[in-house]
Amino acid sequence: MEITAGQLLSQIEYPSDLRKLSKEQLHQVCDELRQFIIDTVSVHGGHFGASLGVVELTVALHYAFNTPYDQLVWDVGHQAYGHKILTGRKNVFHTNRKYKGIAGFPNRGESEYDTFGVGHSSTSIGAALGMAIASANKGEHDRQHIAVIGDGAMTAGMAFEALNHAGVSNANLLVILNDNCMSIDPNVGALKEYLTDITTSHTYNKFRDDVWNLLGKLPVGKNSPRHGLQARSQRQRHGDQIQQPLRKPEPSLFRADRRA
Ligand SMILES: Cc1ncc(C[n+]2csc(CCOP(=O)(O)OP(=O)(O)O)c2C)c(N)n1
Repeated sequence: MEITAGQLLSQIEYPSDLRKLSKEQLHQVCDELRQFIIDTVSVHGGHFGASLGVVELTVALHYAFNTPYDQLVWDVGHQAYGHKILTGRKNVFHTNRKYKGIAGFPNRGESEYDTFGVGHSSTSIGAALGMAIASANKGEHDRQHIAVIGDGAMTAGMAFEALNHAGVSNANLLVILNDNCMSIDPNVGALKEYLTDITTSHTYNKFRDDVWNLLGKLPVGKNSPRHGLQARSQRQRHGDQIQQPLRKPEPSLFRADRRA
């Protein structure tokens, strides 16, 4: 069965093609990418949910960042199908996980867009941090380093070691937590409860919405507070170090008896 890409996706071989499109067209790219993954995996097999869950994130990252110069590290790597399709492997995607075909996980030998060979979980932050430190040593201060890690992988000690190190380093690192409340099975543990609390808490969400709405009402101008905040977020986007990868935890975060 021949699987064809949609109208926009068929024009994209590499992220440089994606970046030629307007932001408005990205919705259609996401729809077509999702459909292409579904069509291919339905016939040829492979992981399903994890890649479908990061279609928008994948498109956004390759659109916003200058990959492969900017280094993108996927944790575990089972969610990187969209990444593979947008980075030169659309036409061989049907060979995914087959003998002599492409790997089901990022693989450095396969593409310069695959920055780290993965399969084991919880390695992405440490790997991206190492890359960020190497870039800093080479004076490549404009280079971005992004780790995408799921809430399941985030529970491992290795991820926390890396965060602990990142928090005191000057390295330019962005950690994206893809919290979909799902690992291989639904997640368990105190961290999962904490993440659920802060994302479903009425107070937290109301506060966040209020701040967002307030910022939207502030005047736009060089000396306005809004300008300062925008400039700050812009600076972070363009390479200021992220000093505190994790918010200060509530004291009760690791209390076993904590219930929402
Ligand atoms: C060290 C290690 N232990 C277990 C696994 C098996 N494994 C593969 S995917 C996965 C769950 C990942 O869940 P999450 O980090 O939430 O990512 P999502 O699937 O939601 O993208 C696990 C435990 C693994 N790859 N590596």
